[in-house]
Amino acid sequence: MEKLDKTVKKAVAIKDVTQCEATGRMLEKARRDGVVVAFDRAAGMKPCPIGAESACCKMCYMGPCRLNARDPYGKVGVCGATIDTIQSRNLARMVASGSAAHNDHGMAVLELFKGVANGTITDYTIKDPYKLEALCLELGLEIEGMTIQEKALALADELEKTYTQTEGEIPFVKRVPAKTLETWRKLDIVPRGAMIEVMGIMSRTHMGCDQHYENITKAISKAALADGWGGSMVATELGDIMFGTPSPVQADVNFGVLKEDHVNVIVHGHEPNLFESMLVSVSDPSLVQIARDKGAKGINLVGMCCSGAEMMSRHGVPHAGNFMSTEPVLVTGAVDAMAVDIQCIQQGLAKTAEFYKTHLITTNPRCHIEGARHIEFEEHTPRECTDEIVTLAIARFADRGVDVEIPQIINKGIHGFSHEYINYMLGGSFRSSYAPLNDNIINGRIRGVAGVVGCVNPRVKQDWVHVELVKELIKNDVLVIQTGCSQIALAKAGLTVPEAAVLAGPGLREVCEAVGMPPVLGLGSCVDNTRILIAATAMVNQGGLGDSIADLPVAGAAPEWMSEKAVAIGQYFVASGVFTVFGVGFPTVKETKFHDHLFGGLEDQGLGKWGVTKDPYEMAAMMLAHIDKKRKELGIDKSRERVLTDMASRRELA
Ligand code: XCC
Repeated sequence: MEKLDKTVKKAVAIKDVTQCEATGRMLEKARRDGVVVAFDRAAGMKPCPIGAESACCKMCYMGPCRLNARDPYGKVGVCGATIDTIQSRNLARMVASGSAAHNDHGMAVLELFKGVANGTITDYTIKDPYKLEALCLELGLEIEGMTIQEKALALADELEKTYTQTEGEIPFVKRVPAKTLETWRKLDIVPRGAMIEVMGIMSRTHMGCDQHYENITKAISKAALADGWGGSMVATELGDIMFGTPSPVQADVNFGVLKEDHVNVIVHGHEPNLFESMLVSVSDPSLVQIARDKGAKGINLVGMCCSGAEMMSRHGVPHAGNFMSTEPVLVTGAVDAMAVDIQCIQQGLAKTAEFYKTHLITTNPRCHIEGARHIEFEEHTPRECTDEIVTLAIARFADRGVDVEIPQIINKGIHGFSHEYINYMLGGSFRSSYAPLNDNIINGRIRGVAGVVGCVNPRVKQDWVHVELVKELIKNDVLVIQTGCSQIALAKAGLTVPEAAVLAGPGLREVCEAVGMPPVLGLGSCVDNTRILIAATAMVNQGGLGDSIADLPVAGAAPEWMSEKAVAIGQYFVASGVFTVFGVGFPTVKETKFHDHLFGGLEDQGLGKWGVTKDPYEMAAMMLAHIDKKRKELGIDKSRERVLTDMASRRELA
């Protein structure tokens, strides 16, 4: 095990690195145990100042070239590349990687769906045939007289174009509001297919190819839109069809969901198929009996990160915590197995798991980790993998060999607000619609809507920026919708319950109390950010709030972002018309042409724009200012007072 004192010269105060009490307690224990986790590694590793502002280029081996961020135009690279070329190429590759990650995930979901449709995969089924049919009709497929299986095959064929098509437009652009799509077509940023757009970025950012930041930005938008309206949207929609469209469900969050007297299995990652199968394995009577024979009261399945958020939204599976809690949760000693698939699986887990004798099991061909056991997950025989993991967990329970210390903290919350449910919740089953939301925005009870999403990052205090930002927004009557690790931060802060409406401003509070909803709506995992795009589209289509997503009084934020996927998500929101603010920092040099293009130029073209600040209160102020600007442009800036008609005014009317 690496030594704590070698990694961190000066131990940072735990209260300064996390707001999560359970994580903090486990950091204290890790220090007692001499175990190093990402918080310590971050303290011992200053971010590279040149890389942080993207002022270096290693696209070829004449360099790597370093420019001076304090004097960005004072120097160029060996080939003559300017700061704008260097930054835009670097950002393009981040977006390509982020988009590739979501598209690869979405493609895996599509492959599973195809197998279910053609009957070669039998462990999964179609749980939502209504959504299947609605989607087929929305995409203009001829399905008259078709069986469910035939419809599913037709849909799979159509959605495959999302990835493989090399000309034309990806299928889900049919959903994009007309004016937004018109802007995309004018700017030539409509994605053809994800593979060609991601390949296009890798090709044009090769040394000596595209060297105009504006043209590179178009490619960035295309690859990002191929994520949001492409691969991620396919993952969400097909996930709903196969595993059920979420509707509100109560779920427990935090380390207290682990049970000392149960076999504890955690699934961490992003793809729902592993988790869905694990859900079946942990309920298998023969495995439960083996666990009981070993002295356990049962088998306890818990999620983390995004697949955890997805399973919590769909089935109410308990969630232990977000990304930065994945190592600390092992410090409890209570985790008998952690099964991981893809994305956001820190390599440091292997050493921490080894120290606490937890089985860390990789399951996906795309993600092996040195020091972890690999049991490959195969959709045709999923139980072979998940049963084996449960069996290993039971064996470890019987002989844990480490102290168990579980912080007894549980936060209850309501999750699972899909677009479909929001539609129903606001309008009821006879007249489900977004009219009540739009009306309440127009009459000023709700000032606007904010999407607060994304990661946690050890460069800022875990959860704190998310929580402070969201509290500030709801206090100002902004309805907040959430996904991913951000949603978990707010769940731990107790804001995903209807009672949290007391923290909202009077208008939002009134609406929340009338509907019985929390002021913060959790939509699921990061691919489910597409639910936010769909909700925004529904607001445009409902009418009264402009003709394009860019007209809406909405804003987005990723206050503690860290992954390349977050940059791809940010860019697809910006390209869709949303003002999107990142916390932590942003990989550009201020006052350069490329930076100004992202932070203003794109808005002039009819899209959204980027913003950045570390401070949650400033972030809220920026988002509110944008929302107010949009309200003014829509002519709804003066909230209409409800005028009660008295006898005098009636006589006047007469
Ligand atoms: Fe990863 Fe998705 Fe970020 Fe969390 S929010 S740290 S990307 S797990 Ni998706």
